[in-house]
Amino acid sequence: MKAVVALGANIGNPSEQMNLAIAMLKEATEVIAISSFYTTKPVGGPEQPDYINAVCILESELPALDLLSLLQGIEKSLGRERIERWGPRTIDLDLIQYGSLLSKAEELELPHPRAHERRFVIEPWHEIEPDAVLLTHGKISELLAQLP
Ligand code: A4P
Ligand code: MG
Repeated sequence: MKAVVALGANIGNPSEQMNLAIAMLKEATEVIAISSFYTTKPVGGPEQPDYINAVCILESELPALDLLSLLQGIEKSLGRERIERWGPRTIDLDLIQYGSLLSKAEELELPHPRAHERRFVIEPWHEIEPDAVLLTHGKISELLAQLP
């Protein structure tokens, strides 16, 4: 099943952490496409440094919660500490969409409930998959055109 994974980092050495996270994803799954790295202004949370954001497309047969655990394991091994919601982070790996799965569970909401309103997710995703559809909000090309 195709998974869309968004990566973000804004403390430590963001681009190095992103590269390490991508290398770990490649060890564990079949990574099909990787976007460029985008420098973005923080959205929400406290005053914090700019982010590096990117999106990967990968192919996996893992159950969704196992894929989430894999992403969280990568975050942990790169020193992610959860202190404050929307606060600065060494690395964040969010599952944006996984096949056609729909979930409203708190531990794993699919598609990611805020993806449609975030340029830092939609723009890199659009770079590598311009025809993609976000199951809950439609064509990402149209979402991108409307985002500030
Ligand atoms: N969770 C539920 N659904 C998912 C999903 N689809 N993918 C749960 C990943 N996790 C999901 O996540 C909190 C809980 O969400 C997890 O326990 C998981 O079970 P977290 O990574 O610990 O916390 P967080 O990332 O601080 O919270 P959240 O709500 O995911 O934050 P967001 O909405 O991802 O925002 N600005 C820029 N420019 N770039 C960024 O990357 N990121 C954020 C984080 C804020 N501002 C940003 C950026
Ligand atoms: Mg997160």
